[in-house]
Amino acid sequence: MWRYLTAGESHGKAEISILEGCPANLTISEDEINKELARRQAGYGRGERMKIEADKAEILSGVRNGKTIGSPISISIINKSTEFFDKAITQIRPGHADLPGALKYNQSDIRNILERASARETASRVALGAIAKMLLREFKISINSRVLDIGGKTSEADQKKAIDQAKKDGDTVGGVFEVTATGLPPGLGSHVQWDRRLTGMLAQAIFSIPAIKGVEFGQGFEVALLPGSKVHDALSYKAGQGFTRQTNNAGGLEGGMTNGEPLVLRAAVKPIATMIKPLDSVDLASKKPAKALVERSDICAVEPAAVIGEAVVALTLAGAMVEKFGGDNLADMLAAIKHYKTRIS
Ligand code: EPS
Repeated sequence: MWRYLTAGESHGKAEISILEGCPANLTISEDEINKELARRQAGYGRGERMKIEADKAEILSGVRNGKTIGSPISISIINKSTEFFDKAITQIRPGHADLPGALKYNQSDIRNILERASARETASRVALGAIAKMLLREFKISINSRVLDIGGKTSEADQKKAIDQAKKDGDTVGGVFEVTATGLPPGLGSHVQWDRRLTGMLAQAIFSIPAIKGVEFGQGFEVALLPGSKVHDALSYKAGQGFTRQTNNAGGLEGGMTNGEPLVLRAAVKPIATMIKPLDSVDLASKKPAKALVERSDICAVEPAAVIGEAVVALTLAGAMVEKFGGDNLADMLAAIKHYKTRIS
């Protein structure tokens, strides 16, 4: 069974992750994991924290002589910036987990909430996502992403200007990114039960990234405005090639399953909630008016969010592949998909 967990506080000792159910005999490159971690750290609009960290994955288990052995893979990424960890906080930051978290967990120090709610946790998921990508590559499945807009701007020059302006104003900006996956076989996910629909599983994965406020697949929200004839993808069949579609409005998903076309999804990222010019707020202890806390923050995290989007999509798709084709070892999986592709072609 493919499943994963993460642990760790943003300014605590380390980010930790465990992936179970990765097939045995998959070649793992630590270098490749670190390249993905570096991609996540980059992006115009990142703040001071990323100048301190140089995320590096240490594989602690599940890999021997460069290959998986079927046991849980665990990874540690050491945090360098730990200086805030012991500092108590009571000024609530609107837009963060601060207030609902403090109420729910009966905490008077908001530090106990924000440390785990921080998007720092996504470093772990990018590390595991890199392993998921290595598995998917064995099946010629590849995943990419791009930033579509930042603050409503589509050209790179305008996006940089929007970020510069936000920085000048003590403000933050959000945007939209797109993730695509190609080479997917039809039939990942299932129509037979609500929680096996891949569309829902992918949406949950994307929404689990901090700051995501919207997800759409293929034509997305536009489907509400168009007639069926402009939405559904007409089919044809060619011997040797199988079923083909003239369009991919569905974004590669029909009935909660992949349909063999590229997966296309987009996500809306809200502007980061910690602003240098803070909003009016309340002090959790005194209940008196107070400005929201500012220690330091990113101005824009849409570029890293796109990398994280790739990772969580990879993790979801790899899980669906393991479920469909068996996950004990790579050779059995490759044989199973070969058989499946022969049957459906
Ligand atoms: C984050 C606040 C900032 C970001 C952080 C997410 O960290 P700090 O409070 O240390 O300045 O840099 O993102 C990361 C550390 C990361 O690795 O992505 C937050 O509050 O969510």
